[in-house]
Amino acid sequence: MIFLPGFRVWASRHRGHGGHDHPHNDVHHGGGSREIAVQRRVLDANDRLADENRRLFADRNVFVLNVMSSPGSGKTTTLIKTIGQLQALGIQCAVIVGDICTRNDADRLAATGVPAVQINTDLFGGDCHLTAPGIRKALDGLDLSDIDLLIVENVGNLVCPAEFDIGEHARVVVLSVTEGEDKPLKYPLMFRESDVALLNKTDLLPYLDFDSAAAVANIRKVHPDMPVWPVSGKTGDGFAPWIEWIQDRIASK
Ligand SMILES: Nc1nc2c(ncn2[C@@H]2O[C@H](COP(=O)(O)OP(=O)(O)OP(=O)(O)O)[C@@H](O)[C@H]2O)c(=O)[nH]1
Ligand SMILES: [Mg+2]
Repeated sequence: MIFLPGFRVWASRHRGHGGHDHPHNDVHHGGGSREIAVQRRVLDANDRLADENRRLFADRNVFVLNVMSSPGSGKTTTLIKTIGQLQALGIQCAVIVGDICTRNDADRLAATGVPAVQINTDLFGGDCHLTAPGIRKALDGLDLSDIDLLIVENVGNLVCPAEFDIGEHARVVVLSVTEGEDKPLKYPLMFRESDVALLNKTDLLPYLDFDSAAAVANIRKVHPDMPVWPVSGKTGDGFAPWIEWIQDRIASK
C-alpha cells in the first residue's frame, strides 16, 4: 500500500478575487445578463478541466466517486469504514478531501493506510465546494498507477458541490438522520444529481423522531430511481449493498 501523508493543496479560484463565484439559482444582487455570462464562463472553464480530469482517470483506469453532504453528516466516518471493507477485498483506494480549513479529515483517512490529499480552500476566500482545477492540482500529489478507486470527499455543503463537475464517474450524497426528512425537498439539486444516497447515523434512530420512510419518499420525489441505503458509519451496519455497488462500478469502469 502506498502511503502518502495528507498535505495541503490550495484550490485555485475561478476569478482572481475573493467572494463567492459560482452560479446560484437565486442571484438577487444585481448584475443581470453580464453576471450570468460570467457565471457561464466560470462553469464552462470548470467543465473543460473536468473533462480533462476524466480523460486522465480513464488513462489510469481509476474509478472516481464524489461524496457530498452537509457538514457533519458523516462522510469521513462512513468513508473510513468503507475503505476498510474495500481493502479487505483487495481494492486499492486513494482519497482527496476538501475542507475550508484544517487537514483533520486527510489525517483521519490516511490512518487507514491509503494515500490522502487535503485541499484547503481558505486562502482563496473559503470556497464551499471543490472544483475541477482544484482536483487537477491535488492529483499532482497522488500516484494513481496502482489505484482502483479514488474517493473525493467534497467540502461539507448540501448545495454548491453539486454544481461543479470535477471529472468524477459517480456521485454519492450522505444524508444523516439528525438533519430532518425534508432536506431532499429543500435542497433538491444535490439529490437529483447524485447516483446513490446513504442515509447515515441510523444507530441514532431509537433516540430521534426521524421518519426514515418519509425521508426515503422525499428523496424519491426528487430522484425516483436512486438507490437509498440506510447505514451507520459508526457501527458499519447496512454497508453490504453499498460495498457491492462500489465493486460493481469498479468492475464495469
Ligand atoms: N452516532 C453516529 N455518529 C456518527 C456517524 N457518522 C458520523 N458520526 C459522527 O458525526 C460527527 C461528524 O462526522 P464526520 O464523519 O466528521 O462528518 P463529515 O460529513 O465528514 O463532516 P465534514 O467533513 O466536516 O463535513 C462525528 O462526531 C462522528 O463521530 C454514525 O453513523 N452514527
Ligand atoms: Mg469530513
